[in-house]
Parts: sequence; C-alpha cells; structure tokens
Amino acid sequence: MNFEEKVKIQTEKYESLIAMKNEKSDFYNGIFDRYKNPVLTRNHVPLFWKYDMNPSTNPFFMERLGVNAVMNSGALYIDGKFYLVARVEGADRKSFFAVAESVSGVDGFRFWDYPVQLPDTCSEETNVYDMRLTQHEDGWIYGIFCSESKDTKSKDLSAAVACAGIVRTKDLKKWERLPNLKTLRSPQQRNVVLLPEFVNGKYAFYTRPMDDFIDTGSGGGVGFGLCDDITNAVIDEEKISSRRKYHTITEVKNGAGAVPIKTELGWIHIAHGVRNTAAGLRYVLYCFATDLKDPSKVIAEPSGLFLGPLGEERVGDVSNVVFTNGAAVTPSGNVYIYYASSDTRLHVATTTLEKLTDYVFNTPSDPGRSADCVKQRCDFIAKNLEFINKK
Ligand code: M1P
Repeated sequence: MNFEEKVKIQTEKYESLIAMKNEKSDFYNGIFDRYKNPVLTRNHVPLFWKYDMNPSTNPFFMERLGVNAVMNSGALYIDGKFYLVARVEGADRKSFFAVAESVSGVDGFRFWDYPVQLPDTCSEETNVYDMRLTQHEDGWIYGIFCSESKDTKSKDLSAAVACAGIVRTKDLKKWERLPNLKTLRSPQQRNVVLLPEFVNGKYAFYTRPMDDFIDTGSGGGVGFGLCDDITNAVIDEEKISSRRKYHTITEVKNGAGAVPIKTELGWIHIAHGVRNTAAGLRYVLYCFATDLKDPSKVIAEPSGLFLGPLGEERVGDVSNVVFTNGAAVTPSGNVYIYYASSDTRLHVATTTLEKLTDYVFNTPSDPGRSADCVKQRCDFIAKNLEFINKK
C-alpha cells in the first residue's frame, strides 16, 4: 500500500469516528443517562498531531509523536456550543491541554488544529493536567489546573510536587498565565476549583490539601479558602468543607471535581472519592451541595457514589477509575457531565438541573454503620410495601 492510500484509509477512519452518532445506553437509574460511546479518545486526535504527513520524511507513514490517552476535561457551554479543554497525554507521558468543540455535546467533538500553548512561565514545571474551567462573574474564563514539578528535596526519583496553576482567557485561544496559587498551610494541592462567584468580595476556591504528591496524608478532604487578588492568589486559611470519612467512598481521598453548579437550593458539587481495595484505589464520583450564602458549608450529601466505573470503563491505564473535572449546563437546564474512565478516555452522562437537585437534596445520606444502613433500607422497603399493597 502506498503512502497516499495509507493516509486515505486513516483519514476516512478518523472522519467516520468524528461523524459517529452517539446514543443513550440502556443503563437506568433515573438520575442520569450514560452514552454508548466515549466522546473523546486518543483516536479523536487529528492525524497531523501524530504523523509526519510528508512522504519524503515519513515514507512508512509512521506515528512520530504518539498520543496515549485523552481524558479529564474542563467543560463549558457557550452560545450553542460545547467546549472541552481535554487532558491529552502524549506517548511520552507528558500531558497538555487541547480544546475540542461540538454542537450536540454528546458526539462530534473535534479538536482545534493546535493544542493550547500555555505561557511557559514556570521553568520547574514538568507536567500539567486536569483543567477546571470557571466562567467567573469578573468576566474572565479561568482555568485552574495541576502544575507538577520534580521534588528536588527528595532522593526518590519519582517524587513530585503538585500545586494549582492559574490561567485566564476570554476566548479559549489566548491564555494569560497568573502566578500559581499559594496555600500557606498546605504543602501540596491538586483538584483545586474556582467558584464562579465572589464570596464576600473575594475569589473563592475549593482546594484539596495534601502532605505529599500521592497521599493526601493529613489533608482532611475538600477545603475552602478565599483570596483577595487572583493575580497573586494566596490562601491563608483553608477550612475543610467536605471531610474524608472512615469506611465510605472518600476514605482515602476526597477531591473536588466539576466546577460547582448553582441551583436555587445550593451549589451542587460533582466530586470524586477514593477508597482502597485489594485491587488498588477505586475512584468514583459523588455529589454534595454547599450553602449559597456560605459555600464552605455542606448542606446536603446523598449516600454513597453517584457514578462508578462500569463495564469497559473499568479497564485502562489506571483501572477502576472515573474522574470528572467538568460539567456543562445549557440555558434550558440540561447538564452534561464529562467523566473519564480509567485515565484513558472521556465519556458523557446527561441529566437536568431539576433531576440533579432532586437527587442531591432528596436522597438519604449515609448513616455510617451497617446496622443503621440496614435499618434505613428496611424502613424504605416497609414504606414501599405499604404503598404498593394499598394500590
Ligand atoms: O489516576 C486517577 C486520578 O489521580 C489523580 O487524582 P487524585 O489527585 O484525586 O488522586 C489525578 O492525577 C487525576 O488526573 C487522575 O485521573
């Protein structure tokens, strides 16, 4: 097969993947719908990001710069279009950001010609990932992401330091880099999210204090802190908002996920919880709500997981993981939750503000002990049977 034929076949495969219609799967829980196909995978990356398209320098039409995975994406809905700022992981293990857009939000996502080139203002930074996009009331779109550097104080070659990088843009094309967030009482940060509104005239962040790159250590869960100036963001005091709890889905780690969604009853958070198992860490999504007047205060928390890895989602580079850092809400109240599975590909689950609010505020919370959980379930069954038998 000659060079042109190879290019033609791969181009056709790529275009048919982008054109593929997505549909809801038969999964049902009444809370959200899952879709059959992922919305972004490494195969959605344009051929000209990976292959040298010139036959004289690439006679075998080989991948020269491979892409390993496309996952954790910030999300926005602007003027009739869905925009994702995806984490693209090169074959070299370094991640970068790239914008993909779609009209439907469930299929047809196509990457812009070039990935995002963040201003390179942080020479020690080795890796960047997991951007949360906040359309802030100050008029900017902020991207808060994990900025990772080598821990030069440690003898362990793999030791790293994570902190929150901050960029802002008006159009997702031109990005201004601001100094990284400083949290004076926490050595490391990942999963930092900026609230879209000021709180007492200040920028409000949900944080995830950690002692170490992997272990959250003494970090108690999702923190909350305020800062006066986003162009030199410093948080002095972090208050723990949603705590890690023993024998729950957040026992090992509890981190913010998508940017909180404002509803009449409170800010709805779709976060991630991590527990340990004999098969390794298991990441699931869960929800809670915080108070509109005091967004550090949790006012509702349905029991257990909201969305866990299912079927093929369970397997990938880091198996048994679902992770979200973006949800898009349309003016008519439809909610598109973009979640990655096993650090490999990106999916969408859809619901509405009405259903999400009902789920968060009317689902019972976790009583914390088997004896109380079985009582909770028996009371629930008894009410159901009484209702069914009356009919
Ligand atoms: O590998 C699972 C996830 O691990 C990290 O999340 P956390 O800080 O909560 O452990 C992140 O690196 C995330 O990107 C990744 O999906």
